[in-house]
Amino acid sequence: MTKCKEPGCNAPDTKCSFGETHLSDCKYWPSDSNSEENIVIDDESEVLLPWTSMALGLTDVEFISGCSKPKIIGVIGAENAGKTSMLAAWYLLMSKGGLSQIEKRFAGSYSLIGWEAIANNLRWEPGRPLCFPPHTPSSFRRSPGLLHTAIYSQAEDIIQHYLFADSPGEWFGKWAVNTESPEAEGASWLVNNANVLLLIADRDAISKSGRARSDFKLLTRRLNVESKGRPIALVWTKADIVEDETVIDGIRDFVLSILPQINEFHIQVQINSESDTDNIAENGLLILLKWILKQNSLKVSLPEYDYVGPDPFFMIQHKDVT
Ligand SMILES: Nc1nc2c(ncn2[C@@H]2O[C@H](COP(=O)(O)OP(=O)(O)O)[C@@H](O)[C@H]2O)c(=O)[nH]1
Ligand SMILES: [Mg+2]
Repeated sequence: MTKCKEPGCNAPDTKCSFGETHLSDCKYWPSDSNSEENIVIDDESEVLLPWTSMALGLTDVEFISGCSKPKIIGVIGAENAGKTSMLAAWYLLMSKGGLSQIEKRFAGSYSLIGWEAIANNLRWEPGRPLCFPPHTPSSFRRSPGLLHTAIYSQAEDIIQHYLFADSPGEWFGKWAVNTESPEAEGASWLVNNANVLLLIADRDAISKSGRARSDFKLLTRRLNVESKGRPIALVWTKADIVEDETVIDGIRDFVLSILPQINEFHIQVQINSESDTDNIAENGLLILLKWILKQNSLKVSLPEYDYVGPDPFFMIQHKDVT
């Protein structure tokens, strides 16, 4: 049987790595494969294993949702704010068993290659300087790259699935100006569907650039309108960078004035030799992760009733029908 020649893509055993429903539409699918094979592969009644282990797209979410509803963590912030670096650092922390410090355990992932792709640069190797992950491109995708993790909670004895959204910062700039803009489609989806919202504030850019401050204020205002009671955190990134605190304090006051319920966190990914000994970077990342994992979905209040009989349809039968 014809196989895809693109390294890392296992189509037709799994779905196309580039997300094409019909393999023949993918530019990497060998065009010389015979038509009989294409008919079989393109049959939509067959369900292929969806996972390529890369970051998930929206169609893959249905498969994960089959066993339990995953929680979507919306990471929202400008380009270069440190979103991907934060996700990569969490993955490295989880992969070395760091979750045990908050009584949780890493219980698997459907997007290990996706996590590795962003985290590999942060992994320190002898003789290689620490590098940050590559820029998240905004060019072709319209949905966020969703990085899946299952986490086991010892206290509750349950496994909860999480999807961490790694999106290009450019989307949020467009979305803050006009939520209906076609270039803001991915950002809109994320903000509408996220269970927890993280507003990422880049200490470096905010303290140095007036433009970054006004963009951040616009994003905060927009998020205030759209957050609709969901848990929301203000995450200051690049905490290792020493900046003029008066400017930072001014922006914090602004955020608190319109989102008074927001929870504030400070993280850093760059580990310098002094802070490393105190585990400052690791602790900041863990504190934020702990808060995220603690957030429950919005609860529904059921109507009160006074019926105590054995009939399971009490709600219906008990109602007076006039
Ligand atoms: N000093 C410092 N720089 C950071 C930190 N995290 C990210 N950066 C810098 O910010 C750049 C952009 O980070 P990235 O995670 O790609 O941002 P994103 O566009 O929001 O995903 C990186 O290339 C680093 O130069 C941090 O904790 N400390
Ligand atoms: Mg990024």
